Amino acid sequence: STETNPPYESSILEQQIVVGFSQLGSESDWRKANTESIRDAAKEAGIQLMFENAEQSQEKQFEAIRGFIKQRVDVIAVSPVIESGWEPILHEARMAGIPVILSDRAVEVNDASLYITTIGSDFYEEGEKAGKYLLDKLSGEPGPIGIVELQGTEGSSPTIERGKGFRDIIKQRGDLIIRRAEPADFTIEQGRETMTSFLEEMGSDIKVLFAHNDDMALGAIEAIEAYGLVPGKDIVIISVDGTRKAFEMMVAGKINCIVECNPLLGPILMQAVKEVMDGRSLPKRIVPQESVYTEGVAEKEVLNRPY
Ligand code: GYE
Repeated sequence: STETNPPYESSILEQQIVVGFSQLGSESDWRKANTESIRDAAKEAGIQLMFENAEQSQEKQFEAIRGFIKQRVDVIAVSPVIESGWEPILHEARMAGIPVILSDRAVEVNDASLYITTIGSDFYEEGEKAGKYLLDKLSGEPGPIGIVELQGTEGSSPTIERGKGFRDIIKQRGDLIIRRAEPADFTIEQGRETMTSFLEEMGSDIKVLFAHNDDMALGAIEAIEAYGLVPGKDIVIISVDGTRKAFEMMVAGKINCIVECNPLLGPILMQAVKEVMDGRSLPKRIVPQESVYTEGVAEKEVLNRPY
């Protein structure tokens, strides 16, 4: 028998693109769907993915990125846990000549040329959408109306921007009052605990909950029911993400409005990686399409939810 190992096979292997991806954690259903989407899309695109989970630690993200630099990956992708503090590590990547793509969350740096692009939602607009829904929902209802806010991870771009967008809209009515706003880290457990403490303090003075994600809203719903109030009726609940579990709660009337935030960024990210490797230039910001869903459409939409 003859040796029929064509030489091109090995050269194809050598050309496989390698991406190092620093994921920030696994705090929510959104995050799990995001990780899965990125893993699947890499496989689909024939891209080798090195994956590191930083479990909410920026320091661990730095370590992961240094590891990727040492291993000379082609592209580094990062989902940054908080917004600040990225300049030095991005400089290290630049010194090594490795392009960086930001996925999901944004960073605050003076030199925007330190990264290629940010692929992710417009969190400010999500906050505005939540605020607009609330103005509609409460039109004709006399104030003052007490609002509580479950914020996500402190210092993260979705927390900062969703909070700003929401406030900028609801200030149109001076009698909508944010009584308490606390970070609950985007988790169901902290959502439950923090809502419990809000209720112990203010009880039925709370008329509205704005939760920065579905997991915290689900935790808060448990707290509200344990306290003896009816979620979605006694307290209007607005949430962000659009997970299937949250849609089920909206079908049950316990969530009134969900602002969609799309975690399925994998295909867009892999496409961006290929374009960077081809030497093409990319827009500085790539934003997926997103909607707002309210009670009326919950039943129809719940089965369509991909995450
Ligand atoms: O809304 C939340 C997740 O960064 C947009 O992080 C993401 C947020 C998302 O934990 O569920």
